[in-house]
Amino acid sequence: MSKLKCLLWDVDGTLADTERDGHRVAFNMAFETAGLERRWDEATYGELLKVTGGKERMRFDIERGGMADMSDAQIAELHAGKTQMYQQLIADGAIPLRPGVRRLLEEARAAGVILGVSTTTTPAALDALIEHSLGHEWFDYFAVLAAGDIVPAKKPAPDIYRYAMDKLDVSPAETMALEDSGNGWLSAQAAGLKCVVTVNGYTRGQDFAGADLVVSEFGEADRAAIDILDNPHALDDLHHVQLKHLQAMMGD
Ligand code: XBP
Ligand code: MG
Repeated sequence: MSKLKCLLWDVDGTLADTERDGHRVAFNMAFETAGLERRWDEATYGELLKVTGGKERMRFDIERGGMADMSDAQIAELHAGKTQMYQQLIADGAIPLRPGVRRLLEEARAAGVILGVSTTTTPAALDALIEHSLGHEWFDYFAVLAAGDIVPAKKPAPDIYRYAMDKLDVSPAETMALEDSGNGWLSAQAAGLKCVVTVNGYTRGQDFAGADLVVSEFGEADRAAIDILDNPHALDDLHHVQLKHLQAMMGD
């Protein structure tokens, strides 16, 4: 019996590259619809990603002088519009899953590993991605969808991971996190979880010291080998990340 009982998946940047071409675009559409001049270009959005949560990100941009001041209620209204825009982008098929995500999800599911989601994203945005990028059946396959304001402190706080583990009645010792960002890794680490990081354009240069594996993507057998950025467990046969690698990192 493997020690790996549960896999908790981050969403944005991990399941799919949703930030640059999804959330960022949706924010800009909402700003435009509201008659605001502010636009978040790709580089600016990269700076803003250090703050997790869309509403928190807008508040941060206001405080640093990027956007005109707004009340929390105005931010919430603007963010609700952004979420609708995002749902439409996802429904239009704008963002595919990252390489190897479906394969690894299915491999873990077939092996009886409990699957869950731990994300700072708004539930409605998560639902759109599941429905349109993963498939409706994944609403049943994930044993918990822990998302958004369900916990008061977003990543890098550990709360969303603790919430998911509590719901699933699993311990940190039998759970692994899959993340893409420094904030995500910090959150998983603070919850006491082992963690695999698949970096993307925004997160490649971030600090993942202490993570259990840092790679360019999960990869696929019939594609080029993944880039290995850090492999502290000295795993071999890492052309692409497989369930056996995750199990090995748990000490099986
Ligand atoms: C994702 C986030 C989210 C999204 C936007 O972080 O920080 O805020 O950028 O989603 P993680 P909302 O991948 O670590 O969960 O606008 O719905 O907050
Ligand atoms: Mg992420």
